[in-house]
Amino acid sequence: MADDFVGNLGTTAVILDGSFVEGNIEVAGDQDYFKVTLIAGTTYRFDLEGVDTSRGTLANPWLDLYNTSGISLASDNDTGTGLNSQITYTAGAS
Ligand SMILES: [Ca+2]
Ligand SMILES: [Ca+2]
Repeated sequence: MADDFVGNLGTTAVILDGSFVEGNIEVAGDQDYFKVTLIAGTTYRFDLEGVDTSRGTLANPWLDLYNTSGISLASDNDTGTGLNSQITYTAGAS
């Protein structure tokens, strides 16, 4: 099965504020990247949900947040419900 979203900063997939996107992990180690536009000073919450909230089949999600240079801003394993990932982040720049 072809990968639905590329696993690098060149992704063209976008998540809009307040919306969600579904992706598939086609092979072990697959990563799916999405772009988001943030406004400086605004706090955002990112949830990556799987079986523990009946929002997919992923047993143990992992979520990373990067800036446009690929530098990690935040990373999370299990802050969400069960083994789901959740990052709360206040944008330092737009
Ligand atoms: Ca994928
Ligand atoms: Ca997890």
